[in-house]
Amino acid sequence: MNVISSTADAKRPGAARIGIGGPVGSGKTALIEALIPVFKARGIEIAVVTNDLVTKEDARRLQAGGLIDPDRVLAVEAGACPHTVIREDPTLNIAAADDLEAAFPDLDLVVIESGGDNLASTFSLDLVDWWMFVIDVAQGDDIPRKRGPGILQSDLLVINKLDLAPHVFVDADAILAEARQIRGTAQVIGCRCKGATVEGIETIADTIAREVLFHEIPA
Ligand SMILES: Nc1nc2c(ncn2[C@@H]2O[C@H](COP(=O)(O)OP(=O)(O)OP(=O)(O)O)[C@@H](O)[C@H]2O)c(=O)[nH]1
Ligand SMILES: [Mg+2]
Repeated sequence: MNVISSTADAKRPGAARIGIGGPVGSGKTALIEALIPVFKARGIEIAVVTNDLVTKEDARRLQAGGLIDPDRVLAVEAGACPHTVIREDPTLNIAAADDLEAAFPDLDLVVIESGGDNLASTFSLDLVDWWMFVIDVAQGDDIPRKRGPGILQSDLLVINKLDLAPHVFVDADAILAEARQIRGTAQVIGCRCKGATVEGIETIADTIAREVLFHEIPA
C-alpha cells in the first residue's frame, strides 16, 4: 500500500503534474522559461518545482527572471542522486507540489524539473501524471541509440539546441529520425529554447495541452 499515492489521488482533480528530466545542462530550465510565456498566452496557470543537488539555483533563476510570480516557484534540494527524489522517494516533491496547489487553487499545471541526471532517470507516477526527457544535440548524436529508460519510457522526448547541430557536427534531421525510429509511436520533438528565434516550443506546449490538460488542439 502506498500512502503517498492515496493522498495524492484523494486530492485529484487538481492541477496536473508533469516532470522534466534529462542530463545536466540539456536545457530543462531553459525549456520551462520558453514555455511559461506560451502557457500564459493560452491562459494556462502554472507553478514550478525545481530540484538541485545542494542548492536552489534553478528556483532562484526562475524567481529572478521576471517570467513567473516568484511565489509560484519552490525548490527541492535533493541532497542525493537526483532520481531518488523523483522516483524512489518523491515525498519532498509531492509536498512541494501540494503546497503550490494549496497556495494557488487556480493552477492548471505544476511543472517539476528534476536535477540533471543520467539516461536512466525516470519519474514516479505517484509524483507526475506525464513526463518528458530533454537531451541536446551537443551531447552526441548517438544518445538516442544508447537508449536508457529516459529515452525509451518518457511520454515525450525533446531534443534541444538544434541551433548547435552544425557546430558540433551533428545532422539534426538524422538524430530526430533515429530517435523516432527507436521510440516507435512515442513522440519526439526537436527544439531550440535560446536565442533570437526559438523553435518547437509551441509544438511542445500543444502536446502538453492535448495529452495532459485534454485541450482540443487541431492536429
Ligand atoms: N545554443 C543553445 N543553448 C541552449 C539552448 N537551451 C539551453 N541552452 C543553454 O544550455 C545551458 C544549460 O541550460 P539549462 O536550462 O540551465 O539546462 P538544465 O538542463 O536546466 O541544467 P541543470 O538543471 O543544471 O541540469 C545554458 O547555458 C543555456 O543557455 C538552446 O536551445 N540552444
Ligand atoms: Mg535546470
